[in-house]
Amino acid sequence: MIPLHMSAEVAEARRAGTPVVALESTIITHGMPSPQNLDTARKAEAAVRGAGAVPATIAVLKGQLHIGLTDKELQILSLARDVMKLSRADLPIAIAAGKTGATTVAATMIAAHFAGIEVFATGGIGGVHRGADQSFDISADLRELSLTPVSVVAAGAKAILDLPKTLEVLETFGVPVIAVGQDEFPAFWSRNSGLAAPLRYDRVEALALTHRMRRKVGLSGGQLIANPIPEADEIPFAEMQIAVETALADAQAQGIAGKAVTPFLLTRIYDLTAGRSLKANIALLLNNARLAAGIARELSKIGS
Ligand code: PSU
Ligand code: MN
Repeated sequence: MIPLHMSAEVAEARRAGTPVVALESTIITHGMPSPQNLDTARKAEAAVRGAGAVPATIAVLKGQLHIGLTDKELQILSLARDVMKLSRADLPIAIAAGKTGATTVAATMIAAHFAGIEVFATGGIGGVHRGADQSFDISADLRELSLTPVSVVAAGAKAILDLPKTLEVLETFGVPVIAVGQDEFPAFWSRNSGLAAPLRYDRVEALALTHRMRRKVGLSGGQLIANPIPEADEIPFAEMQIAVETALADAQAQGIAGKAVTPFLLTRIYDLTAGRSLKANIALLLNNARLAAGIARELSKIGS
């Protein structure tokens, strides 16, 4: 038996068939500084509730796979040191070894599916890193989207990545990339990336219907729902490029590699933008939480 620990609220929602939205925890432990990380995790849960669904923040605490955290557990995680960053490869290792770990997009999708949750809100997904032709650094998030039937609501992918190559890999893997309400693929802090999104939907009903249709057609994998940051909160693409270039140069100079790359770049960009990047990050996450709750509600209505 897997040491699965579902919060009472999530267990009840699953029993009753009420909408649930999964939330990841790497954003708390590796994606944001303290104390904004705890504050944001709480606000993301509140945003899901406010939009009519139950939030299920996912993490491994001392070897227990938690689907839904109490406020106390959120607090512990937000302050914990040496928390593992868990992707597909690491999830069973942390559970077997009794460790504490935060789940990335890939691991959160796996855990959500395991718990019967179909919709997941995050900030940005991992993707193909710049210089991947040399480093081969491609996030496991992309492959997970092709394997696990969870719709992931994200504000696109960060401009620290190679966005054209990220879209190409998603296409190769057969992952539908759907921009919401605009033709362009959004670039996290910015609504625009200069790249056309492969698909565009303007209605939440359509997002839920295609999610359901994938299963009916017998396809594995989920959808990437690319929800642009609200206009009032965005930082223009050209402006972010300066911070991104500097952060990337620093990472290279310091020989940062593997799992450490994304957290390093996020922290560096936070410093370089004097915290503006974080403010935008929080706004887009809450925006994604609301949309994800809407999709989860729609899926409950449609039924299985
Ligand atoms: N992108 C962000 N913020 C994040 C992450 C990505 O804008 O916090 C985290 C997510 O958990 C994502 C992970 O799944 O980083 C990707 O890491 P990697 O590139 O090592 O696969
Ligand atoms: Mn990587």
